[in-house]
Amino acid sequence: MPVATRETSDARIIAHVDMDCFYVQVEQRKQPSLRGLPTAVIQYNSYKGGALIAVSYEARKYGVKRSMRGDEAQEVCPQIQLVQVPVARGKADLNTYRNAGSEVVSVLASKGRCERASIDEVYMDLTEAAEAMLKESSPENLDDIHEEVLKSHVLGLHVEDERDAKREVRKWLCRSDADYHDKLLACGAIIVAELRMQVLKETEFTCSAGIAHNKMLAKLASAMNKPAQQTIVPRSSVKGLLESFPIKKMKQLGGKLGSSLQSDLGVNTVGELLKFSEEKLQQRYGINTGTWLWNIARGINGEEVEGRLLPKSHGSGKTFPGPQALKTISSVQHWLNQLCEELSERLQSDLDQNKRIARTLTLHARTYKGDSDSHKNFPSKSCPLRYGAAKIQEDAINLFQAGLREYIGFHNNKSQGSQNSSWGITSLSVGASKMVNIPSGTHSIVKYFGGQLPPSSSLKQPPENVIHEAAPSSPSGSESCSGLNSYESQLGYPEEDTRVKYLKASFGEQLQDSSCDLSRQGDGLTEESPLSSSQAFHSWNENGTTEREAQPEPKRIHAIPTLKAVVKKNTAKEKGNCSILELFKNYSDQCTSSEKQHATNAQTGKTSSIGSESNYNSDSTCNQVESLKEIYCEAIGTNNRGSSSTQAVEGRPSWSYRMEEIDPSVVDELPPEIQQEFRAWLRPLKRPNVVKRGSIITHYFSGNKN
Ligand code: DCP
Repeated sequence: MPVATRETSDARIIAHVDMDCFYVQVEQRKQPSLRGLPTAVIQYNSYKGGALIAVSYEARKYGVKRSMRGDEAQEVCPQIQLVQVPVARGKADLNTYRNAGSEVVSVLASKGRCERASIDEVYMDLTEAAEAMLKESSPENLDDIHEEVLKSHVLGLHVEDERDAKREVRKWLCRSDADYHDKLLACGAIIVAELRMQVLKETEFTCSAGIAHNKMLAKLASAMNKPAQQTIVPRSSVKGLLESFPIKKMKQLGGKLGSSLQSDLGVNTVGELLKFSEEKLQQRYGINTGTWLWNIARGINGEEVEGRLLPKSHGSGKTFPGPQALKTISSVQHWLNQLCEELSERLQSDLDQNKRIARTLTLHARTYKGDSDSHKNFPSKSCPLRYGAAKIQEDAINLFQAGLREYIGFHNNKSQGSQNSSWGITSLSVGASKMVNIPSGTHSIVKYFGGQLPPSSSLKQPPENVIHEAAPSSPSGSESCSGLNSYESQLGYPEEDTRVKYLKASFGEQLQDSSCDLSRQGDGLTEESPLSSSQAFHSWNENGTTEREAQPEPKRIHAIPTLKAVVKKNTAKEKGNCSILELFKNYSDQCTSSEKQHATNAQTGKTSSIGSESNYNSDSTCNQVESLKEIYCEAIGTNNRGSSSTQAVEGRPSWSYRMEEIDPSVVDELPPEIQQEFRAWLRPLKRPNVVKRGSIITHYFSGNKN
């Protein structure tokens, strides 16, 4: 549901920049011979010539529309050039378009705070830039105003003869009696026109823009004059703009809420909402939504430009229309594997480039409506996200199975793998959301392992908060299924205090599982209503693929590198240069060397194959963390890894590690109280024989409270 945000009384200058027929422009840049020709980009499947997803303005003149298929477009415009979207893994590969969008954003970001709202849309807060311009030189004093600015459309500006339009716009921009809001808008228009020209110069793409005092109005305006034009919304023209604006075309009113306004209140335009008091709207739609509706009727919208150049989530999906509907688990598994591989690559790429991790995996599916299930939607399902393609694939199929059980009922699901007539999947998608930054400074190690944030002080927080933070937000429909058990049941320490559980889950337990299960906190499965799940991916959910090679699948075995080998390697290559980010990045892929191999090495008295580039790269900080754990295990005289690793630990030659050989940043990133104890342990050749009872580290790794 929309949430009302109060607008400040200060004038803001917000622009919404929207690329023109974006995919077509990207294809035309690739093939310049297509420029100026009626062109459309079509989906990869060949059914009736493929679905059109982007149509050039030249083709639109012939009546070609996005709702058409290629065959139909050719009927109305025989000379149309149809370009197929790139394909990878049997589905559209949007990477080129995504990268092209990023090029545009990096040009725009030079002038003000940008929020990337979709693959080809950006909001900008230009208030500061406009204020600075106004301070320096008011538009009325400008002698030279670029043609591009003069081509602006000013809503409410009456132009009798189109030939006079530029002159009228100049007059409007340069009015000495304009109020402060309009003067700022004029400055905003000049800045946006400059930016659009710069985008064209640097990327060869044209775009359109709306310039207004808030996001809602800027967005409405950007679509009003396309392509390659800009529209200004002075405050005085807001009422006129909204009066006749169709209610269903407003952002967030295209669905049920908009339909309810039409059918229940008889409201078809935004202006018609003005008839209703705020109380009345609140009674009907709740306090927040009621106020939001009351506000939008008046063009009030205090929503901030978020300052986000990156997507809030990643998604990968595919549709299976009509006869292509998937009717067996194995076919679903096949496609989920493709989608998850793509998702995994993009998550890895995001991690590499932006130092972010996603915390929630969600599966959405749509089914064709059979007779018996016509009232039912396939329930979307979420669980904590584990890195590595294999884990994402495993979790996604489990989510699917859980959704399917619910969708058709458990008994009907017994015929798994065989052809069935009771369900058919017409669309599948996996999404990764709840992106969090991994700070390169302190306190990231716990985050690294648990995706949660405990700076040292937060270890003293009420632990429930921390644990629940990791849980998927929807409280409903929690369900366990294989591999997706709840946090509590997985830890299996019913008597322990929650803080210890948290620490174990965040760090100790994770260390024991070198398959790097980063996500088994929080509820295992969470049901999401289709509405909330789609909202979760609402804000620029990147769909598509990257060009990166798939990461090698992590093996499900424990890596137990010897510290000696690790420090040797790291002091040679990485000393003083490791980060928890790198640690995280490599953990799931690299803390996976063969336990068998390790055991063999241990038995033969060799150090492990840690030095082998095939298993570890130079970023072996994960091994250092592993080593810290080992030091601890040794010190307390226990093998904390589980029986399968015992042999390796026992067979390891004794170590003579020195503090200076350990990359300090690994220790530095532990909470301070833990660091202190580790440092004591790591003193050259002076490790304590016995762990002090009640030691914090004991709690930290083992949960032993005695
Ligand atoms: N797109 C898509 N499938 C859709 C809608 C859009 O794949 N159903 C892709 C192709 C578009 C791009 O997203 O080029 C941006 O979508 P827009 O709605 O902004 O449309 P265009 O940029 O193509 O045209 P316009 O100039 O009208 O904004």
